[in-house]
Amino acid sequence: MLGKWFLAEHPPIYRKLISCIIINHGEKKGSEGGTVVDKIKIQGMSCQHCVMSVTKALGTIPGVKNLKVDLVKGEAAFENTQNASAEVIHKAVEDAGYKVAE
Ligand SMILES: [Cu+2]
Repeated sequence: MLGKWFLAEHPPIYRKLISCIIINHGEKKGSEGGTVVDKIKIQGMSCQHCVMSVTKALGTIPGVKNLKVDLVKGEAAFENTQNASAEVIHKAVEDAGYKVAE
């Protein structure tokens, strides 16, 4: 992974880019149809109601498709067809009352 120097030397736009890369790092499907599957770790989900809340929150982001929230793994996987930024995704999860694990 990129070292600390990279974060220190580069303006925020690059940092944003980096966090997107980190989010995508977990699982990346081939670019057939240009679709990338994002997988994020979500902390704080404890029941099906939490899954519903997270599903609803992420579902409001434009371009998020085939969303699957896994309670046991504490993960959400979805196609990010409009390249929503990591910031937007984190905010949606946090607004719903949960946290994206770094
Ligand atoms: Cu719950």
